[in-house]
Amino acid sequence: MADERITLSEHLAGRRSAMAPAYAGGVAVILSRLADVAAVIERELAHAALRDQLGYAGGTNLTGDQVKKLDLWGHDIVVAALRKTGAVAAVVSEEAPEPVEMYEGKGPHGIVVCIDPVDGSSNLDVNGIVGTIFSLRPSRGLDPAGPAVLGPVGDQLAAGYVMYGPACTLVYSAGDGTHGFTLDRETGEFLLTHPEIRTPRRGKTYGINEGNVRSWHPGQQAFVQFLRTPDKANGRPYSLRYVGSMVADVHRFLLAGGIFMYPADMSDPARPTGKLRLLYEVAPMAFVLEQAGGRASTGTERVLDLVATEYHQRVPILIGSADEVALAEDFYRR
Ligand code: AHM
Ligand code: MG
Repeated sequence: MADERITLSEHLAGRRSAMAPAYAGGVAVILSRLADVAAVIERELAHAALRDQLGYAGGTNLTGDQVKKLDLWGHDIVVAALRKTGAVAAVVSEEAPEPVEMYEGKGPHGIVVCIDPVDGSSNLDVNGIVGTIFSLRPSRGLDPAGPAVLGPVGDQLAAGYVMYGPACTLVYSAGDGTHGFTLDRETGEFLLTHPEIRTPRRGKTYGINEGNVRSWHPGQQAFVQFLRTPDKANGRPYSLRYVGSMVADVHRFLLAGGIFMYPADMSDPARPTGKLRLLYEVAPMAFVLEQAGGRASTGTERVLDLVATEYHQRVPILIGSADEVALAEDFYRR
């Protein structure tokens, strides 16, 4: 059965005509290389405890998070692999304060890759699910290329993620639907298992870190209270599912419907702050979900209408089924 399935490389070749012609080759090369790196990351995760790769590396990143050994290792292998493609003009990574510029991919149709190599790293030491999230943007011939990603986040050439779970799953969109692949661990190939994913218009589940309830916007509090209030005829209460690893959480809502939320911390109403990063967490997930018929919002604005002003900018996100996201926005307006 497996050998009858379409490989990721075959799928990318078949979709070339749907991509912007000047970028199609670069997008395909980069996505194939990211898939190769994902297979390496997946093996390393499986052996991390055996190879003394768990725990902290010592030190913090620029946003003050303690850095794990696998965060740094993941950054290094991703950057090395992307450099080899010859199509990448710069990499914006969660683990580097400034973009990593690459002369190999400079030129009018170079591509900037925004990436979180190992997201959800608080799950690493408890053998929980983590992921890689990526977004490909045009460099617009800029040199240095990094600043090309500051601006409207809607202009992604492709975006996606890898989920390191019981199976290793890669989901991507290049603007022509959202497609899911599963790693065949025997051959190292990603095979098409979830073509043309469509997110249900409505779901039965929500995901949010409820420990933060006191710091939410009143509309956010009222929305979650609504989802928890029994009303059998209208499918409430919703069930709560929360992994604490964005890829695992969003993947559930992409396939099964419902809504994942990481709203702003409003403890200081004059300075609301999101947790998740726009360029390499929020915007790529928004692209993938919209291509599957879902929606992504900050609560008050469509995510893909946002404009990035900083590489590591944080924004709130409400993402999933179109109906639940629209309903959440209603609560924010009340
Ligand atoms: P990280 O980039 O430091 O790993 O943080 C991002 C992760 C997301 O994967 C997840 O959705 C969120 O943090 C969970 O945060 P919390 O532990 O506050 O619920
Ligand atoms: Mg992250």
